[in-house]
Amino acid sequence: MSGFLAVLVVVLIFIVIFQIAKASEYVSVLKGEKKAREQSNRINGFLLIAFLVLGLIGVYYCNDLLKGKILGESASVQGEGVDTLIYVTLAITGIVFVITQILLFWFAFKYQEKEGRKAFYFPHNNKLEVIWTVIPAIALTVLVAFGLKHWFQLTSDAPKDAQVVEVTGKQFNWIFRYPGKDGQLGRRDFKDIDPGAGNELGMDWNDPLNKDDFMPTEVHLVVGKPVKFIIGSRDVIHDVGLPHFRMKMDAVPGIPTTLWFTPKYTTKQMKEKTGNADFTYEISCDQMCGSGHYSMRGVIVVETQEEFDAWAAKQKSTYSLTHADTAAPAGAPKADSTQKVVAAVTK
Ligand SMILES: [Cu+2]
Repeated sequence: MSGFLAVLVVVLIFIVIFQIAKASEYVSVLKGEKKAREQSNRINGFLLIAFLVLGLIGVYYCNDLLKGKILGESASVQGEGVDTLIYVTLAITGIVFVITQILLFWFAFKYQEKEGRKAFYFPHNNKLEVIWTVIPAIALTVLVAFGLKHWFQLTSDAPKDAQVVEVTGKQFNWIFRYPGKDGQLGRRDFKDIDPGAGNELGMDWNDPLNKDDFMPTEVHLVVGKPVKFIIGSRDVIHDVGLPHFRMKMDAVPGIPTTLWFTPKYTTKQMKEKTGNADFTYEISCDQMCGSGHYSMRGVIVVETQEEFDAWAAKQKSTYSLTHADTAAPAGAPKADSTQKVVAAVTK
């Protein structure tokens, strides 16, 4: 029913426009071509000015309405610089936008056809060309330079005490891995990936560093402590999006990428700050990766060191879960252990 009404409205609007166009054609014939053109020029000039004023009010209103409401303050120390960069970029492009729009619409109004006025022939001016090339070039270079400074910082080596978390994207969820007590992630190879045996990442069980690595379903981070994400993908390109921390990095198969940042507030503090009892830090996938793309939501919990230690102590290593009942040497899982392994992993 609403579809039919929509079509009807479109048809009626089309008929109305058609009739107005026809009527104005008759009017121009009656008044004489020139007079009709002058009048329509005047009307168009005023409409352009009205569009300018209403448009600028609309731009201001939308900006004011959404100011600080979409994401709030950055929840990472490094994100503050990103926010500053965004505001500086918005200010510069905003000023240019307002000036150019005013000139565009005002000129269209002011220089409309008038009796005795002749168009001024102005084909080229070197000075003008240089000015409008050099000034934007300088402005953009400065913006890019500041952007690169942030980029180099977030992709540079993390501080030595940083918590390491490996984040691997796959269609369609994130797989997280922590290095365990030794602080080092074990070796892995895509050829060893065997989800049926609980080995989602292809961890090499012959590498002792893998023995204490654990794979939780949520990311836990310590407030005020730098964290380094080692990012990868098992299939197509995904993208780790961390809107609250103002971070984002592609997850590319075969090419590990990294980023590091320092969380500023615990999840609990953010609940109070935002007044939202259900607040959670999220990882989104920021790269269209297939039909289940929308469901690639990961949860991050930021907490105090004590809370983190208690949580980490409770995590069972992936090795112990996948080798629960095997006394056999690492790397030689029993053929009949698969069922139990799956049960243990999905518990
Ligand atoms: Cu995706």
